[in-house]
Amino acid sequence: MSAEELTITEKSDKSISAETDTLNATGISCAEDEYSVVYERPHTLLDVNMHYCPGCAHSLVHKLIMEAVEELGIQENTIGVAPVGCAVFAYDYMDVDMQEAAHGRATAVATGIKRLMPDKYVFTYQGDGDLAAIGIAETIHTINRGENIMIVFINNAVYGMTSGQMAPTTLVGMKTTTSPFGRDTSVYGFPIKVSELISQLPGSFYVTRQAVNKNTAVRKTKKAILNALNYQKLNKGTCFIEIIGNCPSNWKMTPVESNNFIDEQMVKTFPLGDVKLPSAEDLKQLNQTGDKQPC
Ligand SMILES: Cc1ncc(C[n+]2csc(CCOP(=O)(O)OP(=O)(O)O)c2C)c(N)n1
Ligand code: SF4
Ligand SMILES: [Mg+2]
Repeated sequence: MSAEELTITEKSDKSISAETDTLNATGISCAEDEYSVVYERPHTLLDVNMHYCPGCAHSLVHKLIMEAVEELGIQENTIGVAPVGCAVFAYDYMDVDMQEAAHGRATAVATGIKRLMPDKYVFTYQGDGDLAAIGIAETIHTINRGENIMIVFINNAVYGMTSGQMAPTTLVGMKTTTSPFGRDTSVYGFPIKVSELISQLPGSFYVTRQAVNKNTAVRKTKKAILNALNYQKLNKGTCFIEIIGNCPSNWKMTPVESNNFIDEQMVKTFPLGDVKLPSAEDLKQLNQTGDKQPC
């Protein structure tokens, strides 16, 4: 029996052996009906150690996507496309069919997968270097074609994996390894607001910008992911979820400082909230499918 099972005994009507009325980690006896499971890892997330730095948003967002997959009961019908960047090993953590794509090409790969298997739920998971720099052309064309996929875009304002170079989303004045005196717009241009940009394309169906730096933000992000996966049933276009992530290592901050930095600085350039929503008519159609509708 694992430590988790020792400390939390599931309250259910199925019979539990007397062994579960046992000692918890503090040595206190816990009767089985005194405890109920209030939190557990989704079974769609593999029980392995992740390589991410402590406090990094990537691990949390992986969990939210896998929770949504589990709740919607679509594990066998979901295919993810992993990026190049810190999330390159996403396929080692998410227990769904996964395909690795070359840097920036995830939406092109996802296009092929979805067109061949239109009944599958297909998503990409990409950083800002991947999606907004080398992959900006693929991103725009995929969305312009209205490919029926979910794109999860982690905007942490730097190239995390390669040691913190400036990304298209780096804030004005922000110091990175390739802008050591701060991003100077006369040399490097302005941060690209990808959500606002692609919301202009008729092929985008649902566009939202969220964060995971505090509890309320995490809940909204989860809801956005559930929405986007559900909307694939409508075949109306691309769902795009930008998530303001952190990179404590390259921002040279503690995890707490980096989460505060999002509220204090990142949201000034990248305001949180929905950028483009489905129409009431579209949502009505979704309800008519009779499936669970999370929004
Ligand atoms: C074709 C190609 N060009 C460049 C690289 C080097 N490279 C690897 S990851 C990366 C940037 C990743 O940054 P981002 O997409 O923002 O992901 P993060 O690590 O921040 O999550 C780059 C430039 C590569 N692997 N392949
Ligand atoms: S380098 Fe940054 S983005 Fe990459 S795992 Fe570490 S904190 Fe996360
Ligand atoms: Mg990045």
